[in-house]
Amino acid sequence: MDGVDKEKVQRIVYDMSKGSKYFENEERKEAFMRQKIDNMRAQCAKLTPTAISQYQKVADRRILELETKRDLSRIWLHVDMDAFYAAVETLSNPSLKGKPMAVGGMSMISTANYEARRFGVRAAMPGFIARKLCPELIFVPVDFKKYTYYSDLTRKVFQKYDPNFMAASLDEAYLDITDVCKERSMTSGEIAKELRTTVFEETGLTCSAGVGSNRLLAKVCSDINKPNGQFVLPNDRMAVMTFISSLPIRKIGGIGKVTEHILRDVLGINTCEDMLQKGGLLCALFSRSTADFFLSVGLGLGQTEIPQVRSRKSISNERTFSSTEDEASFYQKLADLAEMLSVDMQKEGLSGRTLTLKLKTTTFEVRTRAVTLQNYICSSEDILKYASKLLKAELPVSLRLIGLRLSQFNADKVVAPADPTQKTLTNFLISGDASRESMVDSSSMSSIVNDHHFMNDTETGFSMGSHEACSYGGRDLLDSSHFPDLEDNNCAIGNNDGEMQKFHEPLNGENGNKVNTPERKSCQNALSELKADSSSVPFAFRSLDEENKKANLPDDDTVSSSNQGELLLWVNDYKCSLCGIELPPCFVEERQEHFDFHLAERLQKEESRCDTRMLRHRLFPEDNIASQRKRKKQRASPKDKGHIPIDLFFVKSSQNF
Ligand code: DCP
Ligand code: MG
Repeated sequence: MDGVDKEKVQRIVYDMSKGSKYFENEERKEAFMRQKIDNMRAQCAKLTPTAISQYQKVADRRILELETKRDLSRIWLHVDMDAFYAAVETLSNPSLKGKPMAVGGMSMISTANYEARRFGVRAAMPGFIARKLCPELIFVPVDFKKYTYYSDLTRKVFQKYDPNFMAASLDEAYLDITDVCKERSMTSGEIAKELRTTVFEETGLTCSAGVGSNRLLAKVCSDINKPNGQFVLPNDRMAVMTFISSLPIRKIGGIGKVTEHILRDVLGINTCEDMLQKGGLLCALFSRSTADFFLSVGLGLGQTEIPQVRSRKSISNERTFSSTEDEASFYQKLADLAEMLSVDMQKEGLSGRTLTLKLKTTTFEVRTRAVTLQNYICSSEDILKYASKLLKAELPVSLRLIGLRLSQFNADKVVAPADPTQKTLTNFLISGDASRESMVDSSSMSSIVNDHHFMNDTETGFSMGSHEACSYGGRDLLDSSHFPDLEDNNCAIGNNDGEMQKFHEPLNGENGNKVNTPERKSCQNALSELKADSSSVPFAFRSLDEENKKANLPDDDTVSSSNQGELLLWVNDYKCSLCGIELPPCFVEERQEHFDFHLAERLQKEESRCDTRMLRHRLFPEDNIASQRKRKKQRASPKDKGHIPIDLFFVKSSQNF
């Protein structure tokens, strides 16, 4: 903010925070950033002039390709409420008007009104520092229900201008106003003004708006005349390029402190236009998608289409509060979050099967714990049930933030909980795809944020697809310290040698004994034995192909070798080695169910192999005789009665378990 004595603020922040956990965390972040910068410098130093000029050619080609995608046909409006929580609090307590105030407490504040900001007080700052900066600062506790209520009122207004508006957080939304401008023969500026006036009339709150040809630009524009102002960037290429030419890169959503430093200190990129000049370096040093994002920024390109609901990867919300160890308050917050998440999911007609709990401890350690369920869920009861289970495993703990995210949505927007005992495996196979998709997502996130995950320090976040300025929220594209869950995922899918070793370890039972799969015994016996072990960690599932082998039974020619010897282990005591879904150890029943599905899948495969064999025997009786002879010779145990039909398996499994 203009007029803030930045040096004084920095000094006070430093003096006040020195030695505190906040300070330690800030130092950790600084060290992380310095390391990233050093790494990037080292990589940069390795580039020869020839390589750079070749990369520049690549960049130039890419710039031309990206330019062809420029779409100036839509008019996007980004609306952002002013000092939202603080403004809502002032509305309910007018005596706060004109006085510096912050929402939050001594450990952390969520936002501050503009009077307080003049002293350097800002969101995500510990309250004790804010008080030092502004001794008269009034603190008001967070009242989330109030903000949701007012957010709903604003959304009712947005809906009148764009029924498909995209909410980016409680106080932020993107509206495609192309049609409303045409229908009412009004300019985008007039619509923006009218919308802001209506919001004020309906809520008593002010907001700021930005208009541009895409969402990235609209968001940047909404910040220009904040608070209670608006800025319109015409849908004209020249206007866009002029606007972007001097725009500091930090103004772009997704470019935070870390990315800014890397681009500025290592590559000398200060403005968005510099991205184009240094395109060669960007293409040389970053993944294609990240380089594309930077080049698009240089061209002032952004999303213009409404992302399909299906392309949304997750919906999440989180809440920051003063550090506490009070378990009852954790559960209360979890219940509120579950309720909000459920409302958001149902608004979108979605249900999801991976629930992630995010916790930030008093020492700023961020933990994420996820569970992938057999069923798709969206009700607050279900969300709360599983979230509580995840939380329980973390107790006791002292926390300052709790978040919940649902991802791996059902493909077709139908809330159809799978019946775990259903006979067809379609559901499971679909889910399997979904989990693979998620693994791909998370690995691709290392180069560019694709999944929305949790909005940083904001309450509610909606996923809006990749390269979406708004989807970054307050986060930094290259700052992977914001994505501990991403790092976890990478470990779990094998980027970490240790984990891969675990993956290939011989089958060990809980007590370290080898799990000796029985010689060819009836499937039911094998199942019981494996099941007995299924709650232990890690437990293993040896494929029936492998059992066949051990017992010297003939392999069917059609058996794919890749199926042989597959193990079901809980990698890192957490992820299924067969499909990657996440089930922490406390989810004993769900693990069992999951085990059943893999076993059922295997049995189903076996069944179909049997069918193929029988069909072949019917078509080629001579082969049949020959193979029978071969089989007789090879059969080790007379006990083998073939495979249990899939129906029988489920009857038996439901009887036994
Ligand atoms: N918020 C939070 N923690 C943060 C940032 C924001 O809890 N680190 C909450 C409080 C804010 C609300 O989200 O009121 C909206 O965030 P904005 O970034 O839009 O900030 P404000 O609306 O408060 O201020 P403004 O938009 O006027 O800059
Ligand atoms: Mg705001």
